[in-house]
Amino acid sequence: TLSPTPADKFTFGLWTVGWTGADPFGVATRAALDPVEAVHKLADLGAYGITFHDNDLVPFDAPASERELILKNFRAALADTGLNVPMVTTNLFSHPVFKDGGFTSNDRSVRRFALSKVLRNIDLAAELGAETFVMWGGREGSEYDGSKDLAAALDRMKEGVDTAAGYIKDKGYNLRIALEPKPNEPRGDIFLPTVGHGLAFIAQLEHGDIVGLNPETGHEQMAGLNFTHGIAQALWAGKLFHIDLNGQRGIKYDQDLVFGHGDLTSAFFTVDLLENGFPGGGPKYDGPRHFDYKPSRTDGYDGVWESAKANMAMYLLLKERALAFRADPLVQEALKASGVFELGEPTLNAGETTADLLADAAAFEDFDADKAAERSFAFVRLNQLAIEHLLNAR
Ligand code: 3MF
Ligand code: MG
Ligand code: MG
Ligand code: MG
Repeated sequence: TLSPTPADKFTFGLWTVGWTGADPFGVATRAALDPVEAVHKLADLGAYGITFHDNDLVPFDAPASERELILKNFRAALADTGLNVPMVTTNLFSHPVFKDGGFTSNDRSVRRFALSKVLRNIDLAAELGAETFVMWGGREGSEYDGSKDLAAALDRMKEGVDTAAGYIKDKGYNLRIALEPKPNEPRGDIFLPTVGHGLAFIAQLEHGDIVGLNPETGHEQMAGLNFTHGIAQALWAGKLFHIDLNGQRGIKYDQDLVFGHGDLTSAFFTVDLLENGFPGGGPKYDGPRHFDYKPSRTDGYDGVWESAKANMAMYLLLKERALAFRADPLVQEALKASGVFELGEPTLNAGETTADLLADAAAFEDFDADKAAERSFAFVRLNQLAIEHLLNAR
């Protein structure tokens, strides 16, 4: 069960295995990777799909003839291997023109260029059969609060996303947009920094019905937030359209470690939620398990492919452990003792009004708060069972 197959729906960004190791302090430590080779390698390893930014595949200033040749070779590799392209995204961050953002640059001509670049990339995404169009606004933000009209920036972000969503609808494409929150890096502060900000923003959109989220493990953890709670709220809101899995160790720069190589306990509960769902049922995620990580720059191409395998192995190991956790009768008993299933019961009786509640002496006048306070929720025992399952010690 630890050998990945396409049925596991594992996908990788071309920019992940293709990362050459250039960082703010040093140049590349690996040679560039041919996208065609990436397709073949990932298919050999059992992946389901590959994703990319427009410029991961086609250089920013490639003439039309070069673009056509690159796309032809890429399509041929996909056809040879059966690898899918479930998600496409746009690079609005590398070229210096985007140094103050794409959709929210203070320069209107840059905003028009960015929006046109996105619409053209939506056409490519639809043509390749992608179902999700991710928007990560890494340069949408600021270092200095006085440098932006923050309300106007949100207006322009809304204009950009709604225009792209409206275009998708007009064209009849089977695509949905997924916004990817990140608190900072490369900008000092990025707009829509967390899952919560993203959900609130979507509620303000005209075409919010086809706009959801692509939360990334490390991005929430960079803000000290709980990733599993974040994706849970996105699921609950019907907005978990896609996911970026990776590893992060606490509040620091974006590490993009292999999934599970950061906060392992958190990764266990992430997989538990993705595979087992909420204890009382509720919405489940069935999209790709997408890895957005960086093979460490200390490693050669041996390490690139080892780390690609490691992401999938970590997920499958955690899946095995999470399934065993839920199937253990002791765990089911512990969940019950901890009141986990009780939380699924509505607080009011069916049809009960606020007047009925206020008139219910058992709920208030006769309620023995001191007695109720004596209840032990036994959460530590439940968590110890989880950790023992995670360690395969049960
Ligand atoms: C940056 C990211 C991005 C996004 C990508 C959209 C370069 O921290 O996570 O990767 O994931 O732009 O999918
Ligand atoms: Mg990231
Ligand atoms: Mg990251
Ligand atoms: Mg990401």
